[in-house]
Amino acid sequence: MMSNPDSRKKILCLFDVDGTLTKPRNAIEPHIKDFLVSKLRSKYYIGLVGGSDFSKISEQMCGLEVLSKFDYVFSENGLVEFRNGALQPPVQSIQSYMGEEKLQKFINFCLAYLSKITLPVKRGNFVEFRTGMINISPVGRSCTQAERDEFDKYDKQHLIRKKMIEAIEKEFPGIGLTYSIGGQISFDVFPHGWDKRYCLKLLEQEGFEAIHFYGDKTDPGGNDHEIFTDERTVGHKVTSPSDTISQLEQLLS
Ligand code: M1P
Repeated sequence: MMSNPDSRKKILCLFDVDGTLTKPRNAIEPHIKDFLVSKLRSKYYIGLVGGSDFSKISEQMCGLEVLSKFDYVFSENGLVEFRNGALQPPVQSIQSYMGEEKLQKFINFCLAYLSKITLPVKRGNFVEFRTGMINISPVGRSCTQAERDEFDKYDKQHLIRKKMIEAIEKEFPGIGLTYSIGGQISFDVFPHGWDKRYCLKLLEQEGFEAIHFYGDKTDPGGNDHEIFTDERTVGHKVTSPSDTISQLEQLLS
């Protein structure tokens, strides 16, 4: 932790991860990390909010040593929180929200749907069960980087994820779940309201004068849209990690 954090302005800069601080599912570049944890953090509080689970965010931020330099780390949109150098016990989970019977019907439907589609390649780990969400990947999360990039292109042409979401919505109308395409090869499934705004509730008692949010998927349908347009944040749309740094330079000037 910083020696004198109280000298900082009571303003939080909160960042999405993929596409905002890193290339999707890649590690943060050293100059971006240094800018954030040294230059920016000397003036402002800094935090992360990602759709990914904690282990993926930790890997992308090059481990706990770097993560500990962020004042707040919200993985799975805030359902899993890392604060003061430690993971906090989750307050809610999708498991208890849905119950085993509904969960299994849902997972079975997804696996049956996937068993009927053919893609250029299919690998493993199609359903990743997390604390606050289920992540579904038609190509499978164990694909390589090249296969990931290939699926991303294929999906833009053939709308594999969009069509699968439509089929799920038709099968389970009114189930209270949101489907969010935040990355390249998968979509997240979580209860209504457990999007990135979830972390704002956890910040309510922290007394920030302003929360600046930086994200790339800010358009309707993107997983940064809700928090970007929320009245509790000042939203900044970015196009890449280097654009994020340019916009932060302006904030610092
Ligand atoms: O952070 C955005 C998304 O990153 C990953 O997506 P993908 O593997 O499809 O590129 C996932 O961890 C996803 O949950 C997350 O929303």
